[in-house]
Amino acid sequence: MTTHTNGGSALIKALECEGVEVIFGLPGGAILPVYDPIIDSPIRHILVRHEQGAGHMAEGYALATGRPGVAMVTSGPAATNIVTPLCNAYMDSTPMVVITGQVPYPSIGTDAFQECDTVGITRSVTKHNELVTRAEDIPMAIRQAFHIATSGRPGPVLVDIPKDIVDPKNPASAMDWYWPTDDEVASSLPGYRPTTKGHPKKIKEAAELIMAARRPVFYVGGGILKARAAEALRELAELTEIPVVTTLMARGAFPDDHPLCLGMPGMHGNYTAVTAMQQADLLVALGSRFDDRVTGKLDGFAPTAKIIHVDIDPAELGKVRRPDVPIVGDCRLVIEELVKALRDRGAGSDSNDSPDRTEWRSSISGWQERFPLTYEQSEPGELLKPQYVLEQLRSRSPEDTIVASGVGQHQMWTSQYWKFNHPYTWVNSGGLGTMGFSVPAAIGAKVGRPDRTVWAVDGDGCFQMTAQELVTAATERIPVKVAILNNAYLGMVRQWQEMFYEERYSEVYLSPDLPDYVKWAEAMGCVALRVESPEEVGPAIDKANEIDDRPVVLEFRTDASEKVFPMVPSGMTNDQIVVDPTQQELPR
Ligand SMILES: Cc1ncc(C[n+]2csc(CCOP(=O)(O)OP(=O)(O)O)c2C)c(N)n1
Ligand SMILES: [Mg+2]
Repeated sequence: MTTHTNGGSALIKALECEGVEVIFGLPGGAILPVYDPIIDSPIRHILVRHEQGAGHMAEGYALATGRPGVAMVTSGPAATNIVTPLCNAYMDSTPMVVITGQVPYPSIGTDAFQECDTVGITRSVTKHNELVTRAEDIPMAIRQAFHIATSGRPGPVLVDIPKDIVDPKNPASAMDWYWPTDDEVASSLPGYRPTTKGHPKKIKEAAELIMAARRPVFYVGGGILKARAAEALRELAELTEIPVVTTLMARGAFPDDHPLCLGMPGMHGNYTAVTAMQQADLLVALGSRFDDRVTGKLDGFAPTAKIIHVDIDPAELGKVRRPDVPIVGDCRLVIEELVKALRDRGAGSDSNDSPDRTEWRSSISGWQERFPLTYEQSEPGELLKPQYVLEQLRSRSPEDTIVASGVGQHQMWTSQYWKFNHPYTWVNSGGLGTMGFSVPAAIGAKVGRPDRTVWAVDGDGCFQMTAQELVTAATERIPVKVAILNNAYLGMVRQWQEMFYEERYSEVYLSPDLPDYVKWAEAMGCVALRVESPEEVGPAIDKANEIDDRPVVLEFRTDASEKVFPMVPSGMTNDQIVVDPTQQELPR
């Protein structure tokens, strides 16, 4: 039996059929007809205060749950407001579906009110985008969008919908409902068949290189989380007893408290993770992409290492560093095959002829002992140390707390000082480095995981970019918690000016008390506290953790002169890593 319907109702029904539980969005002229059926839909809609917020909320939701986030906005300025989240999701391979309204199809190209070429503008920041031209194509467009966003290398997909084909008052919106089958979706995308199973011959070669290595390291990136491969990785690491580094995107993919975990490599990675990669004779890159923030100066990166590179996106293999063994495939499936191949070669038993790795292990533990992350406590009367605030936040919050962050020094300290022991607890803007990400992303994460405590650690600069979404959180009763590390500066930029521009500070000072963060947060419906001395830190965090009926903002007054160490200065090799001033005389 055919059901007669219209494009607007079909769009909402298609989202229901995809299992969507929540849409983050804000209506307007072109998308109006799609907002009407939302009233009768079981899907929750969260009304944001700025479309950038909707996009980052959808990303936070996706990062915390593994399910695609959905945002819906109108045409023109709303579509351009969501370009940053699209780009952010594209860089971090986050599954997201964005629906934008468009002017009626016959008006396209006339400079109609709130018209912009959304598909053109977003082409390079989406995995796929499409302007739908006929109402009857809507269900297939939505199915394709979810399929493409979530399969292979995940990413954002945008579906642009002209108003006439969703407006029941317009004959162009009339259609009969149908729901395409999986096969119909697959055959509608003939060029799209992500390879998931690694090539057996390459897996064999990888196993042989791993068995023969003296100084191997697993270089684990965000792809492990996308592939839901954290358990498989743990089995692989424990079987081979090879140490693991987790990049900024992979924090939580392997537990920080595991003896094989070396923590984060890269520009602000710890000494041991950076140096172990640098001196390795084999790097097994699993869902990582040799980002410049990890490699430092490329021609000095890991000079003696052979490379095994596993990635579901063939375009990553050889993009930056030529692999000795390239493997295209889903990280979980490849790791499972690799584990079998390694067992066949005697890994994990005494009957194998792997070289002795005692010396490698002792080099690593020597670096860990000499060069731990370190900072000096503040003297009484001085401003707080951000690292201390983070240690307190971590130890006083539930073990499986989800933490989001903005971009800057506070982000690096959060990645360094938080102990990530669970996958999907780190919600962060890695590739794009988007200031303003944390508040909306934390809200999205909390919507997806209402059972978890969700903290956003934000900078004062970042907070000023998207704080208005706390109005959304208060209205919708989404009890996120925000810790602002208020150093009165665009701190990360200040750090570069201090170190590389002879302390010539240009346009980085923000003021500690303008705005008044406590008043501002209260005006947005939050509970807010200012914290100035070390004794207040713990009790304030405890109080915030007890509140679960509204958002909370804690403003920590932190020391602006504190810098993030270690640091591999831009353009330097990882051998030139600058450690904390108190460690600079130690033998390397
Ligand atoms: C949207 C955007 N604009 C500019 C930058 C460049 N930038 C990177 S970190 C930073 C400073 C961030 O300041 P704040 O939020 O106070 O964090 P802090 O470094 O002080 O912890 C800036 C301006 C960026 N990453 N994103
Ligand atoms: Mg700051």
